[in-house]
This record gives sequence, C-alpha cells and structure tokens, in this order.
Amino acid sequence: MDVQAWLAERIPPVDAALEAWLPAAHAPPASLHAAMRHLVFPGGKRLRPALALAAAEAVGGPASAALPMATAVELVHIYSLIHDDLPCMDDDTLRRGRPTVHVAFDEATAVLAGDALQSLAFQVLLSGTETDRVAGAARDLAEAIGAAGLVGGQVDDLAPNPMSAGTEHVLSIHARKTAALIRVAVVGGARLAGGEGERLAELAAFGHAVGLAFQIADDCLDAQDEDGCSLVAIEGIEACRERAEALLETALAQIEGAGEGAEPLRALARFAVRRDR
Ligand code: GRG
Repeated sequence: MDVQAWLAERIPPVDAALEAWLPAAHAPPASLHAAMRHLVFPGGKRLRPALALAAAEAVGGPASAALPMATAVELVHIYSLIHDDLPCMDDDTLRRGRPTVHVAFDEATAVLAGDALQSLAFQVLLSGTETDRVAGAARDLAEAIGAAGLVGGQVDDLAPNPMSAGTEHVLSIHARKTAALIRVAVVGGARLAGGEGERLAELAAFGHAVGLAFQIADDCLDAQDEDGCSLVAIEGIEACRERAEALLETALAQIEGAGEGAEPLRALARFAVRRDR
C-alpha cells in the first residue's frame, strides 16, 4: 500500500487538532505559548499519531475515532523532546535543524512548556465523548509516561554509562523510554475505536515490538553519536539491524489475523523500522 498517500489524508486532521488545542502564540503568556508550539509546527514524522489512527482502522473503526489519542500522544512526544534537550538532560542545542526550545526561549520556559504540553495531552484525550474508552486510554497513557515508563526509562538512560549493564538493561531503557509511548498510541487508538480484549493484547505486543525496533533503528541511524544509550555500542550495527528486523517480524506476526484493515498499521511498522531519518 502507498503509506505516503495514506498519511497525506490522515495527518492533516491531527495537525488541525493540534492547532486548535494549542493556545494562540500571541495570547499571554506569549512566551509560554510560543514555546509550546515551537516543536509542534513544523513537526516531525507524526509517527505516533499515525499509529494511533491506523490502530483504529485495524479494529474496524474510522481513523477519526482515534483523533483525541493521536493528538495527545504527539503532545506528550513533544513534551518529552523539549525536556530531553534541556541542559540537565541531553543538553542539545539543535533539534530537527532548529534551536531547541530552551535555546530559542530560556530554560525555565522550556521546562514549563513541556509541563503544559503534558497537561494539555490529558485535557485533549479526556475531552473524547466515549467516556469508558477514554478513561481506559487515559489510564494507559498515564502509566506509559510515568515512573514505570517514559520517566523511569529516562532516569536509567541518564545514569553514568547505562550500557555497561548490558543488552537487557539497554532494552529495558528502550522499552520504557521509547516503546511505551508507541505501544500506548497503538492500544489507545484501538481502544477509542472500540477495540477490546484479545485484539488489544495483540496490539499491545505489536506496539511494544515496533517501539523497540524503532529505537534500535534510531540507534543505527545515530551510530556515530557516542553520547547516547545505544545498543549499537554493545552489539555492533549489523547485529542491531538484524535485531530490528526480527522485532518487526515479531510485531507483524501479532497482527497476522487482523485482515485488510490492518494494512496501514503494517506499512507504518515497516516504515518506522526501515526509515532513513
Ligand atoms: C524527558 C521525561 C523525558 C523523557 C525523555 C522520549 C525521550 C525521553 C526523549 C526524546 C529523545 C529520544 C532520542 C528519544 C528516543 C525516542 C526517539 C527516537 C525520539 C524521536 O522520535 P521521532 O523520530 O521524532 O519520531 P520526530 O522528530 O519525527 O517527531
């Protein structure tokens, strides 16, 4: 299938929702609002929203049912990028070729913009009308991005030389720091479209494997970066490429029985792992 054509149709409503929910850049406090928008527009690949929408289609719903989840996961993703770039964390001055938020604004504004984006994510998600589905998705999102997920993974990533603890420890960091948000995007998107039971369990396993494969593919793309917590430094680039492909196969096997409606999800998984940026 033509994943670019699918994305060209599905992502504009996500961009429109982000635009509608984010406070206007000129409204006071303008520095906060402009900082919140800095990495949202222009955005990145919008991979997590795309996965949420595709998961909705995979369980037979319209992609539009997953729009609150798609919007929320992108807001959380942007918050995590802003905080990850801070001097007390990765200390990066450039992201996607533009100044990071603490460079374009200041450190306090960057911290607070990240905080506000995280709050806005839950506001958007909880504004969905199917209250039982929304409550499940919000609970899953909170778990995925807290101490047991994104934040805990980041803490272990920031520890001195996390790679010295070996492959399993690095995979555990990747699982929490990267795969948890990808998994919850998939599961939450499916939940909002009415997915339940075994289908959600399969999609959770799919999301976990795609998330790990995505991060290992990222490690391969950043192989020359000696600062990050990367499996490439332990296993070498060829072994990592093979591991990412094996995880992709594991992921696809989870949704083997999901039929034609899961084609966009399969195509996105391949794109996430085989991309060149
Ligand atoms: C600070 C709480 C906190 C968490 C930070 C997600 C994260 C944890 C940090 C972001 C930096 C990073 C390298 C994360 C690993 C996941 C990853 C490869 C993020 C980049 O995702 P893309 O490629 O980004 O989807 P775009 O630019 O396309 O939006």
